[in-house]
Amino acid sequence: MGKDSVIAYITVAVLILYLISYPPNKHSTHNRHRRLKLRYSSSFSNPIHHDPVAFDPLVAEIERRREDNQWENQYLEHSRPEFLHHPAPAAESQPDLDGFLNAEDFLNDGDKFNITNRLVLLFPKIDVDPADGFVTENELVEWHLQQSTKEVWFRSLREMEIHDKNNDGFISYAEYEAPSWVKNDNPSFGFNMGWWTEDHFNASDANGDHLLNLTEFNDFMHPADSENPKLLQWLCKEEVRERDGDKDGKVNFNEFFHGIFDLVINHDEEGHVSMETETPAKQLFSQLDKDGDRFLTDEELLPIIGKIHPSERYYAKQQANYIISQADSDKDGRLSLAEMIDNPYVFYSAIFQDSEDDYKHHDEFR
Ligand SMILES: *[C@@H]1O[C@H](CO)[C@@H](O)[C@H](O)[C@H]1NC(C)=O
Ligand SMILES: *[C@@H]1O[C@H](CO)[C@@H](O)[C@H](O)[C@H]1NC(C)=O
Ligand SMILES: *[C@@H]1O[C@H](CO)[C@@H](O)[C@H](O)[C@H]1NC(C)=O
Ligand SMILES: [Ca+2]
Ligand SMILES: [Ca+2]
Ligand SMILES: [Ca+2]
Repeated sequence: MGKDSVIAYITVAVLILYLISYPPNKHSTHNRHRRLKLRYSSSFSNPIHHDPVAFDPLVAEIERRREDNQWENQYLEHSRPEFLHHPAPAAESQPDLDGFLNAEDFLNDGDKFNITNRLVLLFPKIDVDPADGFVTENELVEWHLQQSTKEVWFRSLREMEIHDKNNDGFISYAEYEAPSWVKNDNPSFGFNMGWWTEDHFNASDANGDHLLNLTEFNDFMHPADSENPKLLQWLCKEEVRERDGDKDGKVNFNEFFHGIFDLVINHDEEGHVSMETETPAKQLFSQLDKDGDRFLTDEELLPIIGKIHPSERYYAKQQANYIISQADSDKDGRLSLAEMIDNPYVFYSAIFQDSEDDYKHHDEFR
């Protein structure tokens, strides 16, 4: 079998698999019988897999409260630090959820949680720049960024509670307790990583008092979203260390091409990765190589570090693009309220589950 026919077979097989997993009618606007599901502990702190952020802050709030309950049972038999007693300021009046034994029943009760009414309520909060009756990509990006910022802080606060043993609102490196593989660094296992080490901790300590407050700790957890120059520099150094196959302390073209460049182009132009990438890779390499010595140092990687480690803004943009591609029926590049109401499950897709799945899985209980 020739190389071309092997590729043809693989292409067909991949296409079939794709259609099985994502049938074309999945986003059909007329399927009104989907049950909304809450997501359990999402993988927000996992840099490899990034869940979409909830579009509706009320859904996010319900998910967080449910996670909080589970989490409190797990971690907090003892007293809570003072700063957690302050309830988060409510952006809008919240319905009384405490009476609901099952928050999912609340979401699926059309009288209590009416998606049309939710979209009518949220629209003017998103359509702000300018408030012209249309939601643009930029407005959606800012909206999602607001939601993910809340989510990220919620998680950092929780992590902080776990690690802050003396409850003073600061974390020392001793309190932090790095994962065990950081301490027993065993290069033969390939755990030659600088994350969560004392170096990483020190770089996060912006004011140099050897303690991380919540801001610094949040940066420690999410260096790509930090504005702390020390930490960004650490991130670049770490990138060099991880990519530096021949251990000369710098990144040569080969090390750049097989490792860094794929990340950078994948983030730039999704779905347009051509086979002919070596030329643009060489162009970018020489652009970055400011002193022309054919090696990249950590400083020379700084301009693209945000592409190597995507920020929350990158994910917000991805989500905004997806929503517009699905809901912009008249293809004018922006969403009217009517378009949003006609495509509700695009906005609530992170939490819906096809009704067919439900029937399949629960047949035995009927
Ligand atoms: C949601 O509210 C709209 C009007 O506000 C109404 O037309 C629609 O029937 C309601 N949907 C459900 C599922 O109750
Ligand atoms: C981190 O900072 C502390 C305090 O200045 C210092 O004692 C320690 O050696 C530093 N660790 C590293 C790995 O640089
Ligand atoms: C933490 O300290 C930094 C200075 O390093 C300060 O800018 C920031 O506001 C502080 N954050 C909190 C939550 O106190
Ligand atoms: Ca500090
Ligand atoms: Ca150089
Ligand atoms: Ca439109």
